[in-house]
Amino acid sequence: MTTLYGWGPMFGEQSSSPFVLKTDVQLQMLGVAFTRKTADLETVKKHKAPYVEDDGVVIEDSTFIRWHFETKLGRDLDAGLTPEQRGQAWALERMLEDRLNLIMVCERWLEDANFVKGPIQFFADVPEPARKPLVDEVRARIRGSMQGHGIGRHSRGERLQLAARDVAAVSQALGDKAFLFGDAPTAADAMAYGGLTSCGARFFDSPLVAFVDSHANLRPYLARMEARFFSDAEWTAAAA
Ligand SMILES: N[C@@H](CCC(=O)N[C@@H](CS)C(=O)NCC(=O)O)C(=O)O
Repeated sequence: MTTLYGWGPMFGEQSSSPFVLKTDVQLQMLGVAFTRKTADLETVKKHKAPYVEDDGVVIEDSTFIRWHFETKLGRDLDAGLTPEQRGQAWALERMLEDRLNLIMVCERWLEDANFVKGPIQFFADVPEPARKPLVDEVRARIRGSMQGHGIGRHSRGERLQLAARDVAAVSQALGDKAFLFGDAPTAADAMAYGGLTSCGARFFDSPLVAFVDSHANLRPYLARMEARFFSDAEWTAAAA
């Protein structure tokens, strides 16, 4: 039995997390039968989602989850790609995960207007007076980690300049193809979908939305991925 732990629909997206979207899509590409449950980060070592429980074994991190199932099933999500395309796929994924995602996190968590309509919902169950100090602590932790990484040392305008180039790179790589490397989706499409869906979420007031809109091929691409992988996604609470 396989369970994907993450978060379901929120902010007008199928999940608030690009990494949960990535893993959801990749599990489907691999033909894994799985159920979706709300994550409890206190129960896992890395304190991050997605994580998967597969026959009693917990695997954390979207890439390790992918590798676990590829190995177990003898499958390759990049089957059919040339070595050059494999290199491009990996590089695109890293850009989406390790740079564009961080800029998206800054937009949601560090911009006050976005925070109070979005991520603050994650604290809805915390009773006052504990809620405010916890919210402040978590936001300070995120601000600190962005400083430590370096992305938080850029001005917002500089970060957005970088994000615009990242979004353009995905659009350029996609071109007029249905998916990044042709007629069928491969591993990188899962993260491109997750990352660009999150950037493009109209729920938030962020220039990232306009960046996604500004490339004629991106919204139709996201719609293709959504129709293919999320027409009947169901989530249940953690305890269920
Ligand atoms: N490298 C991880 C990143 C996962 C990640 O950053 N998850 C975020 C949600 S999008 C999370 O769980 N954050 C909670 C926290 O940092 O406390 C992966 O690929 O799975």
